Amino acid sequence: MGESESVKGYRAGFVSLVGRPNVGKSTLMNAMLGVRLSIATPKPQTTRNRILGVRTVEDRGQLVFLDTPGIHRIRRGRRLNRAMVDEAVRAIRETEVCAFVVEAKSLVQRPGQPLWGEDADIAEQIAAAGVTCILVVNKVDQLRGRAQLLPALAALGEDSRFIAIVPVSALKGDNVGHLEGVLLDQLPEAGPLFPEDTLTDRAERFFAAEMIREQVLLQTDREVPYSVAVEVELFSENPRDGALEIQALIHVERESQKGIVIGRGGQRLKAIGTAARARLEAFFGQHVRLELLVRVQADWADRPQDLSRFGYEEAP
Ligand SMILES: Nc1nc2c(ncn2[C@@H]2O[C@H](COP(=O)(O)OP(=O)(O)O)[C@@H](O)[C@H]2O)c(=O)[nH]1
Ligand SMILES: [Mg+2]
Repeated sequence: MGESESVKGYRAGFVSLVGRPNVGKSTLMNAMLGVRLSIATPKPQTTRNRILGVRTVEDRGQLVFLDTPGIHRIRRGRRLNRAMVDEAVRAIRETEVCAFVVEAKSLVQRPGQPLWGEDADIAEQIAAAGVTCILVVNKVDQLRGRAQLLPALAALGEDSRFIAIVPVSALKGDNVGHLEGVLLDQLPEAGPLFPEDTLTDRAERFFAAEMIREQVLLQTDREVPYSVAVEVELFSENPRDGALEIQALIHVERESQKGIVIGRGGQRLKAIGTAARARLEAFFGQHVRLELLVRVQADWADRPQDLSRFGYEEAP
């Protein structure tokens, strides 16, 4: 992916972040970038697209992260879910290094066989793809003591599929700097793949939509988070006062969901707008005027034309 001249000692390449939903892949990428680029919430399906984040470490190298939707067994066969899993599997194949993220508390449940269930399946898929894999044990802050991890780490130390095992807390930033060094060491010697001040390859509009969707996820429950897509219709800088003017449509699948998102007397939509605006202003460093509308678009998550309109790719 991209050619550049090789600089002595400088390393560069792509690192995919894979794992079950909710293990902390997006939080980890944000911790390494030092920016909240990829939205992260306790809800499943928070990350739906692959998101590229570039971390340049001065004089040492460049890590190009691909944050992916989680890999999980598809129980509900919706097109959106399939597209998400395909995206993650594709990312593994396209990168030179894979950071496989698991949760500390699930490893300690079965120390003799620490990777079980879906984690075991994902480990198999990574091994089959033949990429270098680093096992990242996240959320160590949730354990009562680090000693709890030792039996699982001993068992995993025997597992030749992993070139290194690194415990971290993405949320607290513990050991994230060490992980960065471990990942860099695995990349090939090469010059930077992107200009050194690059953060991502996606357009600003995409992040605006994501930050609005993040607030909808955080402020609604039950089926709504699965049924929401956000489409930015207007994204422009007002030449008079330099403010960003953003108009977005929040698509839901049913009238009842529209009612939930709007809330009594419009209260919830107002709260979503206020929080999203604060987040957008922090991200873009500009004053933002935000207008949100809610529209019912039945079954968009099953319709190929809507999936591509909302930025979700299907495998060719
Ligand atoms: N306690 C704790 N929570 C974390 C950590 N990393 C992520 N989380 C939380 O786990 C949830 C899912 O994180 P997210 O990054 O969206 O997971 P993803 O689906 O794998 O991308 C969020 O509520 C995060 O705040 C961690 O190191 N410790
Ligand atoms: Mg995520």
